[in-house]
Amino acid sequence: GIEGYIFDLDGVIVDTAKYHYSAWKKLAHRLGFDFQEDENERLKGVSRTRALEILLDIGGIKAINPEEKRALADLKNSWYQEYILRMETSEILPGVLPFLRELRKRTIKIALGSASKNAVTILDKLNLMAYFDVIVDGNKVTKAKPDPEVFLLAAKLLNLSPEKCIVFEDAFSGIEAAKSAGMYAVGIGSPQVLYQADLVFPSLEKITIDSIEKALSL
Ligand code: B16
Ligand code: MG
Repeated sequence: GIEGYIFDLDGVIVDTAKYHYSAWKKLAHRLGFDFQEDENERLKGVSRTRALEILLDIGGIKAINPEEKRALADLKNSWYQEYILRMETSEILPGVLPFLRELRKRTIKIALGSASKNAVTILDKLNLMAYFDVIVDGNKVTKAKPDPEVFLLAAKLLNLSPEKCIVFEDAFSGIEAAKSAGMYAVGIGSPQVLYQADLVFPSLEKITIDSIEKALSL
């Protein structure tokens, strides 16, 4: 069976994607263009720096030096942090707590595999730190999803080989990362977007360990 469960943060455990989007939209307006929700999918799961590059590309902004880029990323992050500091435990997505509790009860290992440098702040705010044996976030990796680094490091720190691990992800780039890490991948969201996943569910609601293993014929 599966011995390690690895969770993405934004979009799987909590809907911080809406806060990222609002902060990027504010930055786009500051730069003189609009940023529509349908283009937001491209920013999900990737690092802050990469997300900024994609946003600048959407706005058709080219001539910009590394210091200016850093300043813009910092500005976006300061707005984003205003949102997350106001977050409450009621914002934990449906099904997350029962599922984490079931894993804990069966002493299955749990890791976080997030691109976010704000992951620990968010888990703290939501009182979720105690559920995770291992936390791999944007401060611990150098290569952003779809590179498998974040999930491979999580497996290594859990002392498990990748084929014993399963990843829960809401982003296309994250599913790609999980598959190239040699892990099972469960998409949380739309099957049209997450077609590379082994299984796709709309949320973690009603998901159990048995239902996952059965669906994967394990
Ligand atoms: P930060 P995840 C990712 O988190 C987000 O999906 C992505 O939109 C964001 O750009 C990235 O974290 C970096 O976040 O600016 O907080 O370091 O989905 O991998 O948990
Ligand atoms: Mg995500």
